[in-house]
Parts: sequence; structure tokens; C-alpha cells
Amino acid sequence: MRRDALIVFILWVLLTVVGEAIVMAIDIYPPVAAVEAEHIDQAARTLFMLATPVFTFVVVVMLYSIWRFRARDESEEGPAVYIHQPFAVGWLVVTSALAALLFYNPGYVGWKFLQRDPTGDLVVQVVAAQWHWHVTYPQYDLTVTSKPIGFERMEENAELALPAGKRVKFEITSVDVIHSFWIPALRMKVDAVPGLVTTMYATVTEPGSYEEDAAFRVQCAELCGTGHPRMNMRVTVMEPEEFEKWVEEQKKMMEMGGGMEEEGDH
Ligand SMILES: [Cu+2]
Repeated sequence: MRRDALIVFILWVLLTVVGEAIVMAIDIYPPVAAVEAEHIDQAARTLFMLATPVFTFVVVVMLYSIWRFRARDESEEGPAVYIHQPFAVGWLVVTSALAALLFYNPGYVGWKFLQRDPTGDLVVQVVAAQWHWHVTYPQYDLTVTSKPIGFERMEENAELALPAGKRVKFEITSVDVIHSFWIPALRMKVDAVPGLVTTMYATVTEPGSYEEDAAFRVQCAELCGTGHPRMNMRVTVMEPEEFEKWVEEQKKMMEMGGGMEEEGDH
């Protein structure tokens, strides 16, 4: 039994080293366009790093036991196995402590960070409706509306522009069912609930656009009907001067279009 424990221990250490190396080496994350996104990616990395030794331990003990203590013939069942109390208690304490640590940080600490500075520089009001996003910039008296036309014609769809370096406060609601406002490049997602205004903050950093990476888009993330996958729009993070120009252009288009935009396929 001593020997088995030693083998399991060595395999566990080896597999954990390999696992941690993989966690550190592989970059599975989409482009980062907000300060909050960096924190959320870091939280995911921490979670993977702490979960790796727990995962490898379970796998090693299970596979080693299956192989080492397998029935070699059709003989009767082996002797009963009784719980090893110090091990059981130790396991409970260690995994509970890890979970508590994560609840505190990045859980509580991260939540506090996301909620800092509740005013923001720019307010963006979002109204979700099957299957549009109505995006209003109250400081600029401008509203843009997306059309549910899908990825093939994404370049024709409306654009949600954000000025780089600014802290954006999104105020989100819905007029029909529950939707979810999600911008992958910001790593932020909040439900749009009828009768409620939910808030979400993002301090956008680098310029970027949907043309560069599909993570720069609004995507509904709550199944809301047949148009759900098409409930998206392009997101562009641009320099503040460019943003001012964009607002002017959009206003001109609104005056010229005079409501023609509303004839989408509902
Ligand atoms: Cu949806």
C-alpha cells in the first residue's frame, strides 16, 4: 500500500506539472478590449491553475486503482474498503478552503472592481426587443438599431461605437422576453429583463472592430426565440475624435433615412 501511495504521488506531481504548463502556455482567450476583460481572463487562469492539481489527483487515483486493483480472474469480490478518516477530512478541508478562497478573490474582490466608479464617462442605453438592439447615446441624442440579418450580412448591420479610453455605463432593459447583452471582446454580459434596468460597466481600451475579430460584436446570449442567433450587431472601439465624427455621421444618416430603417424582417 505504501508503494501504491508513492507511485500515485509521483504520477500526480508529474501530471500536475504538465497540466500547469499547459494552462500557462495555451492562450484560449479572444482579443481583450477592456480593463475588465483582463481581470476576467486572469480570474479564469487562476481557476484553471487551482483546479489542475485537484483534477489530476482524482484522475491519477481513479486510473491507477482501476489498473492496479483490477480482478485478475473470475474470483469473488475483494475485501471491503473502509474510509481513511484523516484523508477524508483533509480532502474536505483543502477543497473547501480553495473554494472559499475563490469566493473571496476573484469572486468578491472582482465584483467590487467591476462595480467601481458607478457614473462612467459615457452612458449607453440598450433596449432589447425580439430581435433587435436599440442602442441610445443619451449624451448625444442618438439611437442606432440593429437588424436581425445574421452573420452573412453582418457588414450591413448597425454598429455600436465606443470611444477608446472611456468608462462606459450600459443601462440595459427589454420590452418583451429576457435577452442577454453580451460583448465577447469586453468579456461582459448582463441579462436584459422586462421591467428592470440592469447595468454593466466596461472601460474600453484598444481600438478594434468586427472586421478584425468576431469578438467585437453584441450577441444575444439568452435564448429568446427563432431570431436569437441573428440578434447581434457590430462593435467598434475607436479613438475619441473618430467617435465624435461617427456620431455626426450617424445623425446625418438618421435625418436622411427618416425611419426607413424600421422595415426589417420581424
Ligand atoms: Cu436571444
